[in-house]
Amino acid sequence: MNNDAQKAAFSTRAIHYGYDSSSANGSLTPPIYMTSTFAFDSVEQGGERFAGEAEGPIYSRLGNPTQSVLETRLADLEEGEAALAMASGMGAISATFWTLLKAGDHVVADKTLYGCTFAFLEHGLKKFGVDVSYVDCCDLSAVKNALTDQTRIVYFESPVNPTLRVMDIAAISQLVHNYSNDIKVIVDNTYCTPALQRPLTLGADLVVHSATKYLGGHGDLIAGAVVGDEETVTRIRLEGLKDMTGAVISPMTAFLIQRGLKTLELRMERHSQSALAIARWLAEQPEIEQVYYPGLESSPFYQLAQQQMTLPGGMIAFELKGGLEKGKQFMNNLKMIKRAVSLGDAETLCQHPASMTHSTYTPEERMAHDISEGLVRISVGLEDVKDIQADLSQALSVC
Ligand code: 3LM
Repeated sequence: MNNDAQKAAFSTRAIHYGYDSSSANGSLTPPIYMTSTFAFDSVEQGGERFAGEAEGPIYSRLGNPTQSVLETRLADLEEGEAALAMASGMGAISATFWTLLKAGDHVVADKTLYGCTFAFLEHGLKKFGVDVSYVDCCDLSAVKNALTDQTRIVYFESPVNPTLRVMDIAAISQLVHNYSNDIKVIVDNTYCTPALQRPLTLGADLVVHSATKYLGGHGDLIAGAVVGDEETVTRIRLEGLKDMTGAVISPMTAFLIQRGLKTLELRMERHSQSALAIARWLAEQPEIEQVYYPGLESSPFYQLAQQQMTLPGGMIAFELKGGLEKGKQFMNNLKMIKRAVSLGDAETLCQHPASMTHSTYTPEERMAHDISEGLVRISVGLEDVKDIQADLSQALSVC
């Protein structure tokens, strides 16, 4: 592997790191090893690979060279020692939790999580004897008070899906590690990607991703990843992935994400620039009750976002005057902008968290977890910002 680009800047490493074209007949892009298994030269060689005594691929559930290029690059971009790419964000999150927890353990999670992550904790882990406390992770004393001798994971998203609250990653990590070094601080970095925020450099232990979103960047795949120290990531590979979830990424998908990474910084800049313009414009519209975007100076998270993130990202949430009914009307009026869940694509997407991404919460749970029924979420895409604004404007005008 030619890692001379290691000291280069982010966008250079996103294009070059972890792949040497001379290892593959000069192929500019890494080959796609579309294979389930790998032939051994001898029985002894196969045995040595299984025993971990010799390097080399065995079987694609245990690793694949195309996947390795992606993992090496992603680990470098997140400034972690190692990465593990998986079949989905939920695959990565569940494999990580299954590996690190046992019955009787305790998890502290932020009060607002992506809907399926909440369902995994609330309906999945709890069924297996893991206790989960939800607290407002913006409140450091609430985090501290929730920690117990059984706590093994503190988990949050920043910014949060869908309400865009921002967590102080450095302060939480310090507080948790002062309490115990046996607790892993895990940050879901899906909304930012390492182009905008690197939680491991702020003291977090692990980063998880839905690579389906900005990392892939083109709305054509489902994937996930976890990044952190070599020892923990290897454990997740051998336990959570290999034996517990089997949530293996396809070599083709690994290739597509690696292709997406080449333009990650460029895309995140454009997403952020357009989202800031749209958020400012929305905040001035008489039909809008409230805009949630950490790049707005009026946001309570503005200062923290400025410190922690290089740019405020491409996600906006807002409420209309008239709540749920007006929100639905507005979404149905959209023409160019797609009514679709997911985020981070070239296309601008708009969705209704209460009936879609966060419908895994009951209405009572949504209220307790701070997700309002009328909230509208937009993933600002890469179209010309004037066209995005024009569609939003016409949709608002007929509400
Ligand atoms: C969504 N989110 O539209 P996958 N972590 C975060 C996420 O936003 C997501 C995952 C993990 C959405 C998906 S809803 C049916 C569509 C912060 C996914 C899970 O397993 O790759 O989907 O990632 O908000």
